[in-house]
Amino acid sequence: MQQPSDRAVHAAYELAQDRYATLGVETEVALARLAQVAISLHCWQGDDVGGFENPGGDLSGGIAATGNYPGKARSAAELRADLDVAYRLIPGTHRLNLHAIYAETGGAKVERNALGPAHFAAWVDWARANGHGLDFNPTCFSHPLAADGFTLAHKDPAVRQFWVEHCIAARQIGAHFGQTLGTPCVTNIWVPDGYKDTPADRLAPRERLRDSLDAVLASPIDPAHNRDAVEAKLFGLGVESYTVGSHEFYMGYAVSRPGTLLCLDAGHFHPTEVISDKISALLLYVPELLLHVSRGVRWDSDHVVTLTDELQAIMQELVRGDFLGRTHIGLDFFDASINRVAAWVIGTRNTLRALLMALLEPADLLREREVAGDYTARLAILEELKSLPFGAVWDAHCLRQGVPVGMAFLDEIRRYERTGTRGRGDAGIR
Ligand code: RNT
Ligand code: ZN
Repeated sequence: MQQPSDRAVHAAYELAQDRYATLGVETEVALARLAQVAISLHCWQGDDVGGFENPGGDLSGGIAATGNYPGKARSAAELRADLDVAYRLIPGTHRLNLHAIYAETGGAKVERNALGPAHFAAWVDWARANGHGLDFNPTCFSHPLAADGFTLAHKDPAVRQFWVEHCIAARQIGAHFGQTLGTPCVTNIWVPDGYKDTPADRLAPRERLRDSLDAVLASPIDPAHNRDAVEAKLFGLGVESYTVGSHEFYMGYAVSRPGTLLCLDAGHFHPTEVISDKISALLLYVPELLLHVSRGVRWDSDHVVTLTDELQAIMQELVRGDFLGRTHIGLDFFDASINRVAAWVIGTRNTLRALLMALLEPADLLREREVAGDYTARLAILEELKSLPFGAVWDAHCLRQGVPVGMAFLDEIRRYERTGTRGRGDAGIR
């Protein structure tokens, strides 16, 4: 698809700049801020949350990637090559969020509680060479010891101990990432533990999860290297009736364990419940948040991020509350029915676009009208903003950052389908 000429992008930007200036908004300030924000792309979109520990193994834990689009990455090297393409199509410099199942063990069987930094050496080399910070997650699913649906809250102390050791190993790997790359790693713990049907005892598993987490987090790590986050969830597939790590569980946990970050996944709440309204409340009580920017659709929590009202509301909260410095923005979706690199690019570009829209608000004016009790003007301005030319500012950002403007990014993805991912043992190109 044809990319607009540089001249057209510049001309549209200048008109947009004037238009925003009428509301007192400086587009250059917004773009300078936008360029500083690093989004953590989730590695698991590239291979349907498979990992390379057990090729062809089943995904468990109440999550599912559906679809059979060809070209799935089959090795860490292929996944890195796919990520390189995605990062080239996204303006800015961004992070990568790894899961423990993406370890490279050279074909050796390494138990998850025995993983160490050495198993991620190639990831670290690649991250350093490309300016990506790294984030990390223990993988408490897709494993024989998670097969009955419990990990850190398991009733068998030996099973619990295995997962405690895995999570401790994950924190140490995270600390190594942070120390080596000079940017703190956020290590996020999510466990799928729960019951399909109504439990007789909702308390005991929660006591066990609390105690396991305390064991995991017992030794402090320099926050310059690693920060720990915990992620709640309402329910999963086959875990519909009871999730041990509910929102209340983890909110209480993070607040009562100083320094622990809370992870809010946008798809982990009731269908009409939104995380945008939780951000300002939680940041009164926890030092930092991790976001899993995602999109829930009915029972699925992980659709590709689109430019929804809620995505805009999340970014508005981060900007209006001056929370960007206390929020780690990560992505979490997986779709195997479309090109996987395109999924990353579309979801990340949308996240950045929503952030730009938030940065283009006349924040002082809105606040001033609100304090004055002039809710009429507040509403009028918020509605007017929806049709201001933010797209022209976004196009200029893409041009300046050296990434495709508009739909031209899809041409790059098609080219990569023809040259890069062809012949990965599946049906070929669609
Ligand atoms: C699952 C959680 C969790 C996972 C990843 C793979 O519902 O959102 O964050 O998606 O850890
Ligand atoms: Zn998540």
